[in-house]
Amino acid sequence: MELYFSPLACSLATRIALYESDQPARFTRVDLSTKKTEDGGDYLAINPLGQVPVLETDEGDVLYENGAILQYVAERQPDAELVPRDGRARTRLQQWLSFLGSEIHKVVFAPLVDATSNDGARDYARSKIPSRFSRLAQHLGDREFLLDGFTVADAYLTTMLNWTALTGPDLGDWPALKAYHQRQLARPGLGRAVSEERALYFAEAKRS
Ligand SMILES: N[C@@H](CCC(=O)N[C@@H](CS)C(=O)NCC(=O)O)C(=O)O
Repeated sequence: MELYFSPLACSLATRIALYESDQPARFTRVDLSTKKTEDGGDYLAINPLGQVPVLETDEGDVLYENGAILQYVAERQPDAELVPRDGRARTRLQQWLSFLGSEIHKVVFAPLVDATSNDGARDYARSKIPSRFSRLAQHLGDREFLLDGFTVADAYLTTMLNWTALTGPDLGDWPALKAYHQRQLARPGLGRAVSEERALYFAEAKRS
């Protein structure tokens, strides 16, 4: 498998899933501003939208979209239980992956992190934070995970909560969410993925 990624972008969730399920993969870095891969290749030829993640499978399939890629990676290693086996729980997982991909990623964070955004888009995104973050905080309460155990939905949510350090809001306003974020970061597989990509991100920031 080959994961096209950019340090600390949403593709980090797939790296987390790979580490948490102990699966090897090649990691190819993409410069999201130039749309070039680290070896100078044209990333738009791989994903015309120029977005990460893309996962190329061992069979040569090119997969887009976090929700699909995360479930694909999880299903390759069922013993790691990164997706629930039970049908009702699986529906809940899909509910959370949809909510995270739309209401949290695209409604809240995309306008806050995208360099082509503007004040109106950022104001709109900020106006949506209280309802969406409160839903998460209310659900989490003192639960350890979004579902009964750690799943790819936690990998995706933690990846986005990392961004609040740059974009806000202060997670202190949702203590359950802040405590959840801290707990996830303490997981060995997840923590390793985050610290490796942090190092790549800050090395690049230092160079530019
Ligand atoms: N719907 C896509 C969204 C992916 C996405 O927004 N990726 C961001 C990084 S977190 C990106 O590549 N942004 C660069 C761009 O849109 O040009 C998915 O779920 O995979």
